[in-house]
Amino acid sequence: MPDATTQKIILDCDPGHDDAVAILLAHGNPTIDLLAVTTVVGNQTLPKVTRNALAVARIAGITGVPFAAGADRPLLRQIEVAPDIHGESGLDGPVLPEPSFDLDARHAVDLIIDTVMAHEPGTVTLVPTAGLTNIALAARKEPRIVERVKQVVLMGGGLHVGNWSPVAEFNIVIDPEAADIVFSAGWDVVMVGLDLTHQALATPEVAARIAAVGTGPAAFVGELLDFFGQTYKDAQGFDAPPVHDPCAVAYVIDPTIVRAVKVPITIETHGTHTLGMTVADFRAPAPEDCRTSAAVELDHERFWDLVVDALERIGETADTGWTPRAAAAVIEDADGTVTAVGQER
Ligand SMILES: [Ca+2]
Repeated sequence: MPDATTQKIILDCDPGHDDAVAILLAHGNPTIDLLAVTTVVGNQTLPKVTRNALAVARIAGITGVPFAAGADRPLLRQIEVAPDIHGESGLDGPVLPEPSFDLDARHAVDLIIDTVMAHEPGTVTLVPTAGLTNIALAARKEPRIVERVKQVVLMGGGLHVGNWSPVAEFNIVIDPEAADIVFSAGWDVVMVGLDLTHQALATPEVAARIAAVGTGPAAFVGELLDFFGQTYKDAQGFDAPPVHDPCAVAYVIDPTIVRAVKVPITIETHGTHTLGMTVADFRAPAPEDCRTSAAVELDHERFWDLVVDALERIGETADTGWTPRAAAAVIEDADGTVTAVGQER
């Protein structure tokens, strides 16, 4: 049962390899009360990331948590997805099972609003690990959530570093107007950006620790990291992949693992070369009324301890519907393309 130290969160995501790990961490950590999972266009189209979220739920043995689909495009911009990093399915690598439960009938924005309004003020943390379209729409549709939410701990942005452009990170730049709404809304925002998440490398030692857990869900994470590691190597030259999204969950669990500093942050929404940049003002100490922080330092060892601990607690789950890739049947298309069953595109 959740106690006074439990952190209630809503995870808004676009699975996504690192989103999947974030879901597993949130589910497996005993201090997190996962109230809802919502999906938004991002790493792939909305139908794909939503299907992936439900597949992860089944593998993780999540039951009784509402999942809802949200925005299928950014507020103003055209859809931009990330197949170079996450594949055509958005979660390439493992063979994904069919969902074991249905989506909540509500739009993600309504599920977020209903959930926040149903809990005591100051008790629900929003954890967006994708573009901020759903969160911006929720703040606009029901402005009372802005005062009611405890804090927004988001994966996105960076201190003047980028991955989608020299200075812009994917989650921010795919919907900069939504990011602008979220960063300026007046609630506390903790930006867990690239400065932090590029410290969360899944090194061979980390992969070995995860493999040693020896369960289906841990093997699933191993397959995710294999694929993610290869795309990060090919696309961005990383020796080991940075596993971004669970860092935001880790901050909620224990802010001594993810250290953040207060700093005013605004979103560039017009720049020719700087669209989606998270502009942090370090010229002077942050003013008293500053509501934004940036994560700067990760305790790599304790972060991965949390992930491994969550996987150990999840253990073997009944009815994962998941098959190790090596044991999976494959479909061969007429053109010779080999696709694992469950991974049809
Ligand atoms: Ca994500």
